[in-house]
Amino acid sequence: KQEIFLKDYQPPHFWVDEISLCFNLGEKGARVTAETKFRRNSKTDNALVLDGGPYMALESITVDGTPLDERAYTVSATALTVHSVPDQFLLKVVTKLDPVNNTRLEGLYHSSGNFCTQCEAQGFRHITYYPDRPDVLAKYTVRIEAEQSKFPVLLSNGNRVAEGSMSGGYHYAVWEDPYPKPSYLFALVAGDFACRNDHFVTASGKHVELNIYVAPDDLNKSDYAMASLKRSMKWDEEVFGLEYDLDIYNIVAVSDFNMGAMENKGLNVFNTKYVLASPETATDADFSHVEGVIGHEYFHNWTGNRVTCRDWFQLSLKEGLTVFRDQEFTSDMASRSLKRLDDVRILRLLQFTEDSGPLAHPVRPEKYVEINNFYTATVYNKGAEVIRMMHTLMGAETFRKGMDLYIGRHDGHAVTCEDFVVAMEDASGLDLKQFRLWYSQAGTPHLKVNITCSHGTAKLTIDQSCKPTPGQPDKKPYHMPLLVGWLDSAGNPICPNIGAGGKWLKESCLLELKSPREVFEFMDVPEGAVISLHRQFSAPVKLDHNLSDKELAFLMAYDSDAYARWEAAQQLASRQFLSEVNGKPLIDGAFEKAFHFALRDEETDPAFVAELLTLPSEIDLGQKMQTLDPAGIHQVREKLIKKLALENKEYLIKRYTKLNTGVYSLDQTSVAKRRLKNILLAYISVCPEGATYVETQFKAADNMTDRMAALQLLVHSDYENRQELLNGFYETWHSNALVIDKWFSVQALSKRSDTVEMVLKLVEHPSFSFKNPNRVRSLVSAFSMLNQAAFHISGGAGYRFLAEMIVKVDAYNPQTAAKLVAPLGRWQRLNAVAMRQMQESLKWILNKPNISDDVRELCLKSIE
Ligand code: BAL
Ligand code: ZN
Repeated sequence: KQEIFLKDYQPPHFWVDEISLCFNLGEKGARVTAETKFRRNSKTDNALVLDGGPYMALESITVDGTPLDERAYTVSATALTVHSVPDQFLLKVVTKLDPVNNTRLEGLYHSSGNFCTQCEAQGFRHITYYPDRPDVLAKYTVRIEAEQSKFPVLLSNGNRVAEGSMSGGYHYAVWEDPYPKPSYLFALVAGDFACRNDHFVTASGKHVELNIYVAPDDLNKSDYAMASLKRSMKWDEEVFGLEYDLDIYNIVAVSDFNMGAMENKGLNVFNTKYVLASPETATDADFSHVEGVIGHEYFHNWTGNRVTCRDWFQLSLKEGLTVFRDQEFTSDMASRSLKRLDDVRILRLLQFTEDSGPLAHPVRPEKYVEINNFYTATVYNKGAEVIRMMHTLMGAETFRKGMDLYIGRHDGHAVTCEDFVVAMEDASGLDLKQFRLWYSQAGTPHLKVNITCSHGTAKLTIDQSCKPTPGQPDKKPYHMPLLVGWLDSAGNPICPNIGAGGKWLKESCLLELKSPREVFEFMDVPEGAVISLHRQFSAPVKLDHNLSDKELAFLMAYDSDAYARWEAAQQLASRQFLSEVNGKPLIDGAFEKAFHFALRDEETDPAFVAELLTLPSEIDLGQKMQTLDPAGIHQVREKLIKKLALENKEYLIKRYTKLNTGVYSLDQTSVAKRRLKNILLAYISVCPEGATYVETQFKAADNMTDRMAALQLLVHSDYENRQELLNGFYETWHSNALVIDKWFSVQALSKRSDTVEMVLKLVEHPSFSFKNPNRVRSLVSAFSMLNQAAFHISGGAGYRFLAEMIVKVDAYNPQTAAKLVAPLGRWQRLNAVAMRQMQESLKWILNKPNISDDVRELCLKSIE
C-alpha cells in the first residue's frame, strides 16, 4: 500500500448532493442498492473513480438508468472506475456483502446476532462504491429491510420517516438525515434490543427523544449512560452555547467494537464497555469513563459532525478538540483537580512513550499508509493539550469567542486545523504563528528550569529543547504557556512582582515561553518562599528543576495547585527510587516523612490524599532512566512499598477501618473515600496481617470497586486461597462479559513472577477469544502495555507472546492487531540482549505471510 501525503491534497473531482441507500439484510448476506447523485467539481473530464473494498461483490451498475457495458468501467480491489460520465448523473450500484463473516468489524458486520456498522475512517467503501473521503458531504436517505422477528429494531441516521411490513416476515424502516455529512458518519443498526427511553428539552425549547438500545438483559445497566447524556447536552448549551439539532438521539451498545464508541450523526454506536454500568458490575472508574465517552461522542455533534475534517491529516481538528471538551465536561461534573491528574497520567503513559519512540508523529501527521494507525494518543491526547494551551494563553472567555467564530464560519463545511487556529487568532488578537509548531513537530519538549534567589529577587532561567524524532532531526522552539506560583514560608500563596513577560492570573503567573532560553525575574520575594512550577500541567512537556527535596516536601504539603502538589510528591518519590535503583540509598528519607504527613492529613479531599500516597508507576520510573531496568525498578518499588507499609501499619489499619463503613453510594464523597480506602488496603496487603483484610473485603464487598481492588491484591499475592477465590470470581460472573474482561486484566497485571506463564494459560481459557477486541485488550494490551516487569521478563517470553498474539488477532481483525504493536518498538533503552529479542519478534511478524498493511506499517517503523 502506498504512502499518502498531506501536501498532495486535491479537492474531489465530483460532489455528491444526495445518496439513497437500501439495505436488504439477511444472515446469508446483505444486498445494498446505492443511488448517488453526482455533480462534477473540476473542469476536466476526469473519469469517476470511487473507493471500494475487496470484500464486496458488484452485482450491477447503471448511469441515469442505463446499465453499463462491461467495457465502460473497471473494478479493482480498491476502486471502481467509470471511464466516461456526464457532468451530472445518477449512479445506481448494487453490491453484495457478507456481514456474518466480517471479523474485521469495519463496514457492515454482525455482533451478537445484530447488524451494525463502523465507517470511520474508511469503512463505507466496504459497503458500496463511493468517494469515501470526509470532504464529500451529502444528504442520506436509508431504507432498511430485515426479518421482523429477529431484527425488530431498524435504525439509521437522522429521523425515521416511514416504516411498515413486507412479505415473508420482513419489515422496513426509512430514515432521512437532513444534515449533509461525510460517509464516515453513516450508520445502520438492525437487531433485537431493549430500549431505555427518555427526553431532553433544549435551551430553545425543542423536545429531543433519547434512546439507548442495549441487549435485553442489560437494560438495568443503562441508567447512568442516559443521565450522562442529559448532563452532556445541558453542559454543551451552558458552556459553549451549542444545542442539539435533530429530533432524536439514539445510542446502541454492541459487544464487538474496535473503538470505544462512534459519533455517527444521530446514531452513536458504542462499545458496551462505555454504556453499561451498575454498582454490582462497574467500578467507580468505569462509571467515570461511561460519562466521559458519552459526553465525548455527544460533543462531536458540533466538533466533528457539523464542522468536519477536510482530510484525515486533520483528524486532531475534531479529536483533540473533542477530547478537550470531554475533559472540561468531566472536570465540571466531578473534581477538576483529580481529572487533571488522570489526564496527565494518561498523557505521560501513552503519549510521551509514543513521542519518544519510532512511532512518534506530529499532532497533524504529514503522511500515512493506513489511517487507522493514526487514532493515537498524539492525535487525541496531545491534540487536546494543544487546544488547552490556547485556552490558557487567551483565557476561557476569549476561547469561547474563538469557538463561536470557528463554528459560525465553518458550520456545514469540511475544514482544517489551520482554520481552527485562524479563528482563535481572529477572536483573541494573539499571534499564533510560532504556536502552530505544536501541530507540525513531533516529540516532547524538555524544559530545564534553574531558580536562583538573591536579595529578594528570584531569577528563573528556562531552557527548552526537543529531541529528534523520525524524519525531524532539528526542532524549532515552541511557544507555550508556563504557569507558576509562589508560597511563603508558612505555605500561603503570594504574588511577588513580576517584571516584563509575566502576567498574574489570580494565584498563578502566566509566563509565555518562545525562545530556546527565557529569563524571568520575580521581585520582593520574601525569605523562605518556594516556587511552584508547571501549575495545572500548563504545557505537555517534561520539566526538570533545581528544587531541593525539602522544597518538594513543602510543596507536597502546602501547594494550592493540585497538579504541582501531586507532582512534587511524585518527584520526591522518584528521586528516592532512582537513587536506590542505582545503588545509592537516600539517607534523609524526605519522601518517607512526607508520606507519613500526607497519610495523616484528614483535611484534604481523601481522593487527593490517595493520589499523594500512590507511588509513581514502574512505567513512570522507567521513563526517567537512561537504560531501562524493569526488574530493578520492580524490586525497589516493592521494597519501598513494604517499608512504607510496615512503618505506618497501625495508622494505615486505623484509617482503613474508619473508611470501610457506610452504605454504598456513587456520590463524589463516597467515591473519594473508596479511592483512599483501597490505596490503604494495598499497603496493608503487604503486611503480615494483609491476607485477612484483603479476603474480608473481597468477600464482603457490595460493589465492584471494592471487590476488584481486593481481587487485584489477591492476584498479586501468594495468599493460601488465592486461586480458589479467583476461580470463585469467575464462576460468579462468567456470564457478564465486561466483568470477565476485568478478570483477565487483573491476572495480566499481576506482580507475581509467574505472570507470563499465567497469561499464556489464559489464552487457552474457554472464555478467551481472538475475535473480541475487548477480550484481546483485557489480556494482551494490559499485559504488554501496563505490566512492565512481566512483559520485559528476562529471556524474551513476553515479547514472543505479544508477537504471537499480534499474528493471531491480525488474521481476524487488522485494526485491533495493529493497536498491539507499539510495545515491541520500545527497544531503544533496553540492554543489548532484550533489544535483540524484541527486534527478532518484530522480524518474526514481518516474515509471516498475509500480514495486514496495518500491522506491517507499524512493525516496519518499529524495527528501524
Ligand atoms: N471518531 C472515533 C471515535 C471517537 O473518537 O469518538
Ligand atoms: Zn472522538
